[in-house]
Amino acid sequence: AEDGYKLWLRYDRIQNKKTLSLYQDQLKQYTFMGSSATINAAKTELRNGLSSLLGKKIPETDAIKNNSIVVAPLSRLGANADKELRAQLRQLGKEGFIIKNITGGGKNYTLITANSDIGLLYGTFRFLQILASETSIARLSVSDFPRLQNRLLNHWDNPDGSIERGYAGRSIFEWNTLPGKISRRYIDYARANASVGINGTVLNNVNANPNILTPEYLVKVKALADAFRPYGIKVYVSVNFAAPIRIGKLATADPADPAVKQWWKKKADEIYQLIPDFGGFCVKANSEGQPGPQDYGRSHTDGANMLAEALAPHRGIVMWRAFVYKNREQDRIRESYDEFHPTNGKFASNVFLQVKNGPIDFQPREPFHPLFGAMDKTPLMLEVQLTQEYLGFSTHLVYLGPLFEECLQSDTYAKGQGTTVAKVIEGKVSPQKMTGIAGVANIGDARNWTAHPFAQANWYAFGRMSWNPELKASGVIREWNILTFGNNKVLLDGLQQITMQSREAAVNYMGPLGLTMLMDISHYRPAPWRRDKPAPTGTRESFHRADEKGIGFDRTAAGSDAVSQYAGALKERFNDIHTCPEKFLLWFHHADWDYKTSSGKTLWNELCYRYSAGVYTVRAMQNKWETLKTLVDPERFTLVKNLLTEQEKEAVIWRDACLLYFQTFSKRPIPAELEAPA
Ligand code: GCW
Repeated sequence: AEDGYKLWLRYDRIQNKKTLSLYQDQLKQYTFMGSSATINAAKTELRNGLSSLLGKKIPETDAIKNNSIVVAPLSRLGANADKELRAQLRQLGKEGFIIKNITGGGKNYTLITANSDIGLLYGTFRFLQILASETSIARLSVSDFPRLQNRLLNHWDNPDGSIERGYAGRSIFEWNTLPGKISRRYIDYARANASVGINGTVLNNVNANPNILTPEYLVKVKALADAFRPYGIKVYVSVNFAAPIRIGKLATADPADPAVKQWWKKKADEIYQLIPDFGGFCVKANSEGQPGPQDYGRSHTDGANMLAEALAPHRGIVMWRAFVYKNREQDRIRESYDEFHPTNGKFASNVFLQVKNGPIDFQPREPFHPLFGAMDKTPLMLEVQLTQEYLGFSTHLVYLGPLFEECLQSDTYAKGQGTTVAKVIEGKVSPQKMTGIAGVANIGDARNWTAHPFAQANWYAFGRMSWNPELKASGVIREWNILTFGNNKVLLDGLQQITMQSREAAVNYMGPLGLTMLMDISHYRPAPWRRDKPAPTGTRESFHRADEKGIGFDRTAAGSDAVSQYAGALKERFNDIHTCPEKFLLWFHHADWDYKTSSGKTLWNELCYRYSAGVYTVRAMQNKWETLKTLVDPERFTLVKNLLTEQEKEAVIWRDACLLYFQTFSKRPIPAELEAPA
């Protein structure tokens, strides 16, 4: 049965007979040069992958033979590496690799080479992906390297096994049975990550239980670090800023207090004693009730730099999160920028500021976070969310590649045209000593890891786009579709259509034209009325600001002036209702119900059309899926079909709730040609 456990590492038997027999001729044996835990991991992967893809066992040999695969670091290649290859490898850094078909000395073989063992592992995974996509390997010449140094998953997993905003079961980290039991799942998790180039993982929730830093837990962290190390994955933990009080028996956690500094230093030493390549700390401070330096009248930089100092001798890093939310009176989207913009250049050199893709909170669509255009002296780490907190949990099919791409390719105009978010985090706009990206994981102990089979694609896409932020979402999903469902052309075309329209569908039924934060308290269903009432803290937080005149949040210079957080050219564009991109219309403007949109329709009618389009697109996805029935195994077919049925119902609920509610302000009819709300 197909239960999805293998993710995109299925290695299904090659279907095309011609390709299969070609591969069988070209891949008669393989040889590895060198030995290490990482090489062993690559060897196991290649052995299993080949025998599964080719339907027969391929023997290992100890010399380079004709029609073979040779996996060897440059240092072992000797005369087999020519000048050109050496020069090419020099450009690829520690993690890059080359896969190349070599003919010479009467032999023809496929060489996988790199500067390090981890490069070989990455190359091995890529080679198996190439085979799975039934591509010709006769004249293979692939070279690749990661554009970002730190490519991390962030787990919001708690020590008790629950997961904040997790929708795929409980945590895969079994703290109760660690360090003794290393479950098979840990290894498969590491394989999946390495196969897409993810090289780090923050094991626990940013709303951090301080106990993670106790000796009892650190030995468990060490056990995971040992299990992941062969796959090039470093472990990191989220720390609670009040840990010196909570587990250290100190009276304060004030970063200026020498005893506190000393406590963190000793804690870091203790960790590195156990885990010499420990990655570092992720910190959520002074946000949503978490402790932080501001509790003592100190700044974010005081807090981060103290931790950085403790980690620096061990080359550890701090990822200080820019997501601060304190329920203040003013426009909430301004908060993170207002608080962190002044810290530019003030963090220690081993501190990242970790910034969410948008200024609010992982909404279906947000403009990019303005800090990306404003922190030229601070390494920025982009944080995206794979778990679909605001995008239908693990029930809705929403491929997030287009969301990542939209953010990465947004032009900040920080240093003129073309200074995109991708270029900023790659360190190409202003030099960044460190580069990185983080994705909040959507992984749980569900048999298929992510509950929705298509949610696996978001993990995959995150990895691929972390490796290379310039990749196109459409190309990445095509890879995933092939690896997950095979090479049938009709099937692939269908999957491409379903996945590539899914995110826009969700935007349409949840928050079209720049509307945002219309969810209920669980963040699943619509409740546009919720924030019209005073919040428990006494602040009124309506994000849509609908009234008799119109709808939308005035963030122009005449309103909250959030536009001024963007660079000059962009600020002007957002500020003017006529030049503001329509997808952000109601994000930046309060527009009249009769405002003429680009389609020629009034704003109210356009809104009705967009909400309806969201529903219609989900139905189109259902219909398309139905046509693929004979091309997908029954288990996955039925599961996805049932999930799409749920999604359609929810999309209708979203459309109806929002339109009927907004209609109480607009007092205009829903266009007759659209389906009437129930
Ligand atoms: O989106 C909000 C979530 C919180 C989360 C917070 C954050 C981990 O609703 O659950 O807390 O963001 O990113 O810190």
